[in-house]
Amino acid sequence: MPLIPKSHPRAKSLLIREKLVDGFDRGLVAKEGLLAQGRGEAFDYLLGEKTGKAAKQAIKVAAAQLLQAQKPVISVNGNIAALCPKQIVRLSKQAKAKLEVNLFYANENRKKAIVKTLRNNGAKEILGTNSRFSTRLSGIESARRIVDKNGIFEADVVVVPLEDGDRTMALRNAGKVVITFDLNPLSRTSQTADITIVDNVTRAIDLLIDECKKLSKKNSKSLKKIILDFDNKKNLTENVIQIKNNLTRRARVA
Ligand code: PTJ
Repeated sequence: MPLIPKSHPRAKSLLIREKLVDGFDRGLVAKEGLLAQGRGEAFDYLLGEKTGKAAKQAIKVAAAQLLQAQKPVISVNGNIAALCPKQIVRLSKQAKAKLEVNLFYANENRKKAIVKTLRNNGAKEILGTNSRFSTRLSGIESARRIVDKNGIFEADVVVVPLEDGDRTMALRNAGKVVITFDLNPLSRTSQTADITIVDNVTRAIDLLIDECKKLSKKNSKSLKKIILDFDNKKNLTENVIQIKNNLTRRARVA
């Protein structure tokens, strides 16, 4: 008998949680990563646990931005490696983006476990692993400041999924375009990124891969227009309104 029966009304959410717990047991996820998932779950609940219109728009713009980039890099942390390793590798291939492991709670063993998982899921090159290529990103004091010279340091577009609040501004100050996945539209990262996908990364990542595939047929001019027409602040406001409307509806039926 499985511990989480398929018929359980919260099965989907509980199974995502199990991926994190399993990732923790396999040495991929920091203890704090389990708490981060809990915070995300709370916002997902308020958002209605589905990809809203605003998130779909942000996904399209993120795809356009990745395809327009010269040197895109996807930053991988413990939670991402546990939640969607296969998809993150697929996204890197589809968007021709490099993968770099970059941890907030720096830990060499965890880094090794993450690299192994990415390799098992088809990644060929993984940056952030060779101290010969390490350098510092200025304006940030956490371990995330250590980046790869050939990766985040020289990137023009950086994807930072499930991020704590201190790096996005440093990356932007270094002239990079920042894309994030964050269920909390109010977080510092959400508020400071150029493109915030307010959705559960486990849902949004496949949509982003599909969108990259779709938009790869478009020319540069059309991609630029998609990017220029986007306003992240407005998009975040729409996500907050989605939460407000969900709460209003629930308050009516309560
Ligand atoms: O592996 P490390 O050492 O790099 O650490 C990674 C974590 C995630 C622990 C670290 O970056 C951290 O502490 O992050 P925070 O400050 O908890 O922020 C994570 C953000 O991601 C929060 O705003 C959450 O709401 C959001 N979040 C959590 N789970 C998901 C999510 N967003 C999208 N999808 C999720 N599944």
